Amino acid sequence: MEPFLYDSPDFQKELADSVHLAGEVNFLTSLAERGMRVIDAGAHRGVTAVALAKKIGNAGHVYAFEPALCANNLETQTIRRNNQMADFHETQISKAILNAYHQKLSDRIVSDVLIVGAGPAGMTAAFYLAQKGIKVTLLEKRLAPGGGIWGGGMAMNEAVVQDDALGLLDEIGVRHESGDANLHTVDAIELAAGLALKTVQCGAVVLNLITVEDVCVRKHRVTGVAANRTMIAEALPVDPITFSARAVIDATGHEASVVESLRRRDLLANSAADRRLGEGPMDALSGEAFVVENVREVFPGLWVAGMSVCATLGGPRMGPIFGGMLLSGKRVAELVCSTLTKEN
Ligand code: 48F
Repeated sequence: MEPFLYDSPDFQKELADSVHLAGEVNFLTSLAERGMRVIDAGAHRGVTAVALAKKIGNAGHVYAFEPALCANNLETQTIRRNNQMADFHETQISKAILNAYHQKLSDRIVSDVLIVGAGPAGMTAAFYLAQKGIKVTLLEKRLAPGGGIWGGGMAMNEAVVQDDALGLLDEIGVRHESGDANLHTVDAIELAAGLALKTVQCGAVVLNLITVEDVCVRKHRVTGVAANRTMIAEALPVDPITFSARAVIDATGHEASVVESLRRRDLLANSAADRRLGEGPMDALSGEAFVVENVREVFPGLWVAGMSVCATLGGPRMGPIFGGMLLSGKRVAELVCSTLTKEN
């Protein structure tokens, strides 16, 4: 005897062909009602147990007993197969989301590293930090992680990377095509989606639709951020909640919004970041070098990576070339990791 799938055409034919079995099922299911408790003593292959379970639904129970255990645990296999088809209530979907999200959010109120912005720099940093077993959480204000990757250049969804970043693409399993002058093209969708997938699979958690509104500072050190639902931030008089970490990375791109919340309060006075926010004019070659070489801790506990390096320190903009963003994310991960290790 084989386990069966009750709703499959094969089993329904078998049922229709057996006058005795079909009659038994029809009779018993005509007595059953949603939410009932039923004992099936002598369940055999489990046909009546499954038929009754379908009628009764998740609100009830069928207790099926079969003393003659078949060699390959037939009843268990049958019930498992048919459970995949079991019905469910809408409220169970809601509860599943609430419970899983509550657990995820609650676990991420305190992290080792908080990354603000899930663009190419932020996600690459998260990928390398998470690989080292560091508890890293990304807060992203938009629906989808990926930042400026999706649109390539002028909404042509191809991204360009230079030789130096190919190893990194290979590590995350993103394909690339060789072009001229040591430049390579990458499908922007594959880059954004591939980076997001690897980042999450390595253990980093992305919380999307969360906008960082402010920074937490204690004893002249950044200790976390204040964040709100994007739909609420700056739209309604609702307070944010806080997330804390030993290191915060501003990977918010051109906005450098975490740095800005310190600068507008003059907390960056006398540092290299003590300047009006904004990058210089386009110079792709210099910009790509600047964004990697100038990754740094701009204030105790606060690091910059990606385009926010150029916006904070005045480096040139570079347009739709993404190698520097990825390498900048990798660099900040190395520096933050070595700082956290020293502090331990
Ligand atoms: O802008 P974005 O892609 O920054 P990046 O990683 O890469 C820059 C390139 O995309 C491109 C470029 C290439 O040469 O110049 O611009 O440095 O990703 C930044 C992410 O941060 C999010 C934003 O939605 C985006 O996904 N972000 C910005 N401000 C906040 C934020 C905030 N206050 N809270 C949460 N997320």
